[in-house]
Amino acid sequence: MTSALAIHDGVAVIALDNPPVNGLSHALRCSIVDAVAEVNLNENIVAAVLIGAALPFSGGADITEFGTPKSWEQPDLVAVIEAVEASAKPVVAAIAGVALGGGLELALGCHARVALRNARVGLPEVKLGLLPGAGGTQRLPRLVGVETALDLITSGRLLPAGAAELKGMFAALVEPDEDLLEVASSIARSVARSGELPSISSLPPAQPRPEIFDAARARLSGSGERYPALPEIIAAVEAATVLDFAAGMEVEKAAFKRLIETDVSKALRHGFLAERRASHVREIGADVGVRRLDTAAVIGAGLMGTGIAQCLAAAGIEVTLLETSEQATVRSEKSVDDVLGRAVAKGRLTAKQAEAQKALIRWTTDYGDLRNVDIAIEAVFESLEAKRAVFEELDRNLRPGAILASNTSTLDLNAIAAFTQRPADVVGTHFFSPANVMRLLEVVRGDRTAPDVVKTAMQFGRRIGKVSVLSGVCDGFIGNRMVEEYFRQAMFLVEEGALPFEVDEALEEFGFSMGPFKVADLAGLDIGWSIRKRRAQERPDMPYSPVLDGLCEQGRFGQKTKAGVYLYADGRTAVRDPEVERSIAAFSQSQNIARREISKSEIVDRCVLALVNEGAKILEEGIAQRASDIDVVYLAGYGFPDFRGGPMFHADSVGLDKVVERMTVFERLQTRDPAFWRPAPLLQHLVSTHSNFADWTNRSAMENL
Ligand code: T1G
Repeated sequence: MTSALAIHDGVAVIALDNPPVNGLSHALRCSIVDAVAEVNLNENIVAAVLIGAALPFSGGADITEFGTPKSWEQPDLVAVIEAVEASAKPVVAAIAGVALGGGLELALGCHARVALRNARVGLPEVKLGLLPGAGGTQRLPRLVGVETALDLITSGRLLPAGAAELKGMFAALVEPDEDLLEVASSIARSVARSGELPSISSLPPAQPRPEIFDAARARLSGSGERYPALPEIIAAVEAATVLDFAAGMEVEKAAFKRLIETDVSKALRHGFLAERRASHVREIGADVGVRRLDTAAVIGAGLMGTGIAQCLAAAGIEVTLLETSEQATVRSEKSVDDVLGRAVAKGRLTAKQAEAQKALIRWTTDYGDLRNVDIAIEAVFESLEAKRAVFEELDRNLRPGAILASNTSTLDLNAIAAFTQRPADVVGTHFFSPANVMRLLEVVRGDRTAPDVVKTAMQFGRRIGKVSVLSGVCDGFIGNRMVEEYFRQAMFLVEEGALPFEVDEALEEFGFSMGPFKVADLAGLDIGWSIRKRRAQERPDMPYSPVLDGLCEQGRFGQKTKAGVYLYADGRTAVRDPEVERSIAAFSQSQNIARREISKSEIVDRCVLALVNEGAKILEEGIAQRASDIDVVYLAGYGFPDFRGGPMFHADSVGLDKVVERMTVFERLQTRDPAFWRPAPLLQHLVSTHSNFADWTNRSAMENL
């Protein structure tokens, strides 16, 4: 965990060595305490430097230990930092890469800190539903003041070491081409010579700033219920202004113990690890290589295609956007200029960065210009004939070994691959609109997609700042297939007795950023309408309620027509329309459906558990690798509340036996397609074996069903 002490001119180098990010595991914590003890026993050593054996300094406490005894086993991080601070010889932290959470707290326990100017530091525990639990809420305010400390700890954001707000944190800032260890060692020697051992914990309480705390409480009021760490953080940082260090540490410790047990923290920690787990393709190992991906093409320069091209350019990839007409390329270039112009105006990009991104994008109408690209992403109209034309051209023009990707959201990738002579090079890359904003990328593996193409596509997603989740081929892949059932339930509920605003309100209180009817109005009711008409032909076994079809027949398509389920006089704000609500009641009557009062809990359970039941089927069929991948799809792509961990994690939290009980009730209550509520075989299997989705990680479990 830490290499043996290397000693240079009396300075011991304690190298933190726990790949990939020097998570402060129990073993690493023990080795730091042992190393500091050795430093103090060895008379040839005058000081010590703590450094990451490889980048980064430390990503904080080892999240994989949370919930296990290792996490609490002594020495815990507080004890480690106390040992460092109590050392009779100075210990200097040398920070490269990142020092986050417990990693920064460890550095704050050192007698001095040195960092590369481009290193980043932060206390992101709040993103895990926690607060810094190793002195961060007490040391940081004493070092940089309450305002900066409160901002960093409540936001969880990272700052570059050279940030003005961190003045006083570092004894020296080192340029990337300088020797960090050398600078840190010389500072360690000078501290040793000074005979002083500066420690932050011996500083007086931070200066009280009641107005800062009042403003924070006002700004964050109301979010405390969903994110209980926020009020705890404010109270702990406030304690650092009125209590001595030891008493303040007790406040922090008690708050940490409360938070680590909360469902919110468990859900947020699940989401964090699930997102990283999703990047691993179970049966494709390290021996499988990845293909070059330096240049790309996007076919179709509409809203989606242009957004995808901007993602690539933002990641430094040269991209050629192909369209069928000059007018289309001109339109696309103008929209790129608009998006970049807005980003500069909002300060998200400098003018130079925007210019550099624009320079990476070219437009063409000639497939011959694409012959050397490494990947081509098709983003044309959702029709198999349109895709055929594109893939036949790509097959004719692209070099061997290039990857041919389709952004299709509903069509059969295997059918698309069959349009080419190279189906092994064909993969799905399903972006979500707006492509340059939404983080989710579904990577769709066709029956004949080569393993290295899958691996390359998964890493490609990460490279362009997306969260890649692997999906097999089915209608709607993971996300859209499940969301169909979510919307079906929303409409069933409306024909059975709920009003659209009641459904939206119930799901927004559950935590969705926007209820289903507001989403439908935003996306355009005509889109759902055409899907329903297609489904009626293709999937008569999957009936929808036509309760909203009347709106579409009147041309009420939502925000874009200023009227849909709601009215949008200003084009944006949804206002209930009594006319629509009257027409819904009339529809129910025409169907001889006796409308009934429907509770918020039934609304939420029917919509959310519909996701769970369909998700279980997707797992059974091997379309998704793991349940947590499905959670990642919903957290990153569908606005599922992060403090609930995703649909499958939520079902585990409720208890799968209770989930199945609710489904049995819904099968009795639902007027149309009640059979949907028969629990998926996997769900029944998990309940009968007293197991849950978190435990179910291996498809072989299905063979025993
Ligand atoms: N512990 C264990 N593993 C971690 C980890 C951590 N803290 N952080 C990352 N990993 C793993 C991750 O799962 C992945 O594994 C690999 O490292 C690369 O991660 C007491 C209680 C450090 C900026 O919240 O922000 O300290 O998939 O893909 O994009 O107050 O990871 O390779 O097997 O994200 O280069 C607070 C969380 C903990 C930091 C690197 N710390 N990590 O980003 O790589 S709580 C955090 C990050 C705490 C104390 C409290 C990022 C990163 P695998 P990655 P990256």
